[in-house]
Amino acid sequence: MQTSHGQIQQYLESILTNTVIGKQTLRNMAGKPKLYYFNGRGRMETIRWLLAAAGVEFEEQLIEVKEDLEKLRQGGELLFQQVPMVEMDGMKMVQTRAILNYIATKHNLYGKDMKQRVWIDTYCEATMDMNKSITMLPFKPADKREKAFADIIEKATTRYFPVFEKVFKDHGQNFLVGNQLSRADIQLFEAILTVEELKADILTKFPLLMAFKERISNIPTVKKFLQPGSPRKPPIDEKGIKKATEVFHLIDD
Ligand code: IBG
Repeated sequence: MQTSHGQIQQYLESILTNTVIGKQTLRNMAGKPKLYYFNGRGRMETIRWLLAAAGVEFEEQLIEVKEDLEKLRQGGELLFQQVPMVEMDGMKMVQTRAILNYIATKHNLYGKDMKQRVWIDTYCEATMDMNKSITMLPFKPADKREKAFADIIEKATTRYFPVFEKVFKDHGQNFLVGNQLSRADIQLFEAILTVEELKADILTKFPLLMAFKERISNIPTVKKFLQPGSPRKPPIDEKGIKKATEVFHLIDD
């Protein structure tokens, strides 16, 4: 006798309903991760990137207005009353770095030992420094924006990109650490694209980074995320800035 998919599902659900964890949680454990954030890059975009690179599809619950955030808080969903929050594997995770560490570990994007991991962390922190100043740029008061912009370009070309260029020159490999794809590659790739949005020819003096960008953009999961219609978010516009400022307290530091 053949058992249909529906019958199996019904049987499993009947077991799950009787567990202490509960039906909904177990469904989420097996289903797609759910991302809770506003409809922009902000602190969530690197999480989106990492999941996409790992080939993991996700759902998003968008926070559009202050009440959406309040609702999550009142429901006790946010450990520190903040987003990003990612619901996956039966957990409601907060704190961007913790979430990224989890995803990277789960999907084998975090090197093979402690020594590789410290380099991956080091490179990722640098990309996060770059990304943070770019993300905060539109939230700066107009009179400080020009200087902040110049500072980002200066740091990218004199502090960060020369280091990454040298890494590739010295080891001659295709990926930053351990000759295999890691979160550091994905996060550097994301940072390169973001800086290029500010200055399209920024990689001119960094031929190895240009080649790196080409290589990473050809990884099928990355390629897919780069295509129009993917959950990748565009740079924030005036409307987005207004919305984000209404919902979150964005300090200009
Ligand atoms: N350390 C936390 C993390 O890394 O996750 C910080 C999280 C955080 O600051 N979250 C903000 C928040 O929830 C939203 S991202 N604020 C409400 C509160 O009460 O603190 C804010 C942000 C945006 C765009 I929007 C760019 C950069 C940050």
